[in-house]
Amino acid sequence: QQLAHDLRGAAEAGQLALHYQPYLTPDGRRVAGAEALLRWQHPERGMIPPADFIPLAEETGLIVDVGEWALATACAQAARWRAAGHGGFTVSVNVSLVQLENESFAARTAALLDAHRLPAEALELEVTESLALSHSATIDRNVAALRAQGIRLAIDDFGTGYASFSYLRRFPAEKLKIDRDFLLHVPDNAQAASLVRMIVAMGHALGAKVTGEGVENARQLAFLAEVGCDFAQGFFLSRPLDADAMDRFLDAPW
Ligand code: G
Ligand code: G
Ligand code: MN
Ligand code: NA
Repeated sequence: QQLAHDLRGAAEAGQLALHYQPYLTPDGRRVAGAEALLRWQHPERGMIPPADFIPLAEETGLIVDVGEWALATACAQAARWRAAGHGGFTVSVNVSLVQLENESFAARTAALLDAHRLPAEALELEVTESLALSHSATIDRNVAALRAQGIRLAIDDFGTGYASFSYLRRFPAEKLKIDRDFLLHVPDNAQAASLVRMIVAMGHALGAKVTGEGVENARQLAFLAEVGCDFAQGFFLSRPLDADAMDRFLDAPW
């Protein structure tokens, strides 16, 4: 309860920040984009990881304001990177289903892009597979409106949730992000390797790009390249970076 109270004023108090974890083509040659990840510097408790406050933010509805702050901050940063000559670079923002339950979400997101003169492809929204379970007309309208505006959606933590094949047909996301649980055992475990291979093939068959998450060593990265995965993300390529460190990464990538 105290934490919820503190979170209410965190954005105005300047305690929230976004860090950015780059994702690259698996040959390491091109930085295709970066995932924005929230950080909360609490005045007494220190750094609180999102896993410890996002669920609270969702329960209390505070995620609407916190998420709006994250989207606005990510768009402002994306505009700076474009102005600095890093075109063709996407900023990916995690979005909670609670945010998508808000009737004006798609319109407000489009307004943010407009305000920062960003093309739709400068932004990508990451949603989890739990979207598959939602039967909300509001969410469906938001997803349709986002798609109509050309704003791309990625399914996060793919493979751990409930995305059925029929769901993938009804909700054709532009990207699948293979959960790091699968990458953990690649390439030595034959089952895990087969599953990653299959998810890449399935994503491509659906016209989606595929990202392998949680790449922690060279062998996992080589495997993703071998199976034709489009992007790789993980500590081996880069940890999440603050905006200044991300600037330096873009100037002198991996
Ligand atoms: O950075 P870290 O691994 O601790 O992130 C943990 C989880 O918090 C991830 O699943 C991520 O999707 C989620 N998360 C991080 N930033 C945001 C955000 O801005 N909005 C939402 N809804 N979730 C976020
Ligand atoms: O659920 P989501 O994919 O949004 O979570 C992203 C989180 O995963 C970030 O908090 C980030 O710190 C974490 N992460 C990113 N790369 C790696 C990695 O290579 N290994 C591990 N263990 N965690 C990672
Ligand atoms: Mn994510
Ligand atoms: Na993920």
